[in-house]
Amino acid sequence: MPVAGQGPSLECAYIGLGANLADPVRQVQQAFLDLQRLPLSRVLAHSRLYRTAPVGPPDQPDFVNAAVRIETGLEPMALLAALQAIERSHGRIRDGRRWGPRTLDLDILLFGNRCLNVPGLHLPHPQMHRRGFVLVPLAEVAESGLVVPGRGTLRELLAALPGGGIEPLAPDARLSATPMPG
Ligand code: A4P
Ligand code: MG
Repeated sequence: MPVAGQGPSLECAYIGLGANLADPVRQVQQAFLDLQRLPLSRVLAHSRLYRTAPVGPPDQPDFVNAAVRIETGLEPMALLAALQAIERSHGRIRDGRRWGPRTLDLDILLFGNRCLNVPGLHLPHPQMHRRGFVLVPLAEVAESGLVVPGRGTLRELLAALPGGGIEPLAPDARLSATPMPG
């Protein structure tokens, strides 16, 4: 029987959101709402939406990216399963093409300061430290002094990014079909 006043211990986690198919602005806005319904969890902050040039195959539309900070009583694998269920509810189809277009991608960027390398889950997210489309939205929701374990402070990582390829979208924006300069 749970002891009064003692809930599950909560950890802070950061989720990266990305979409570039089927009205990506709407996909990400709906995902913000979906994340509010994660079990044993609470959304603490979400970033603005950003339009970003695709990293990987260039023959795909620009992305919309964002980041969310949550606190959660879920274990990392349970959180990943819940995020993949949300991806599926957005019609995500995995065609095996690495870094290909998608209706919605939800990545666990950080889970407390845990480092994990098990089949299906790597923490911190392996590429996050060198990607503007991850770090710029993350900076809007990050606790001050955030460290990416093994990589450095968020501030250092942001300073090392090449410029360009990422711009905030106005709150009521739709994505134009003209690709942005990479
Ligand atoms: N997986 C392992 N660790 C994690 C984690 N921390 N969070 C596994 C989420 N998933 C994790 O992912 C492949 C497998 O990674 C999953 O089965 C999961 O168990 P996926 O979502 O099926 O495929 P993916 O996303 O194409 O692969 P990957 O390598 O995760 O790609 P990324 O790093 O997510 O990059 N350009 C712009 N501008 N914006 C983007 O959002 N995204 C990508 C995808 C490429 N280029 C982009 C963007
Ligand atoms: Mg992914």
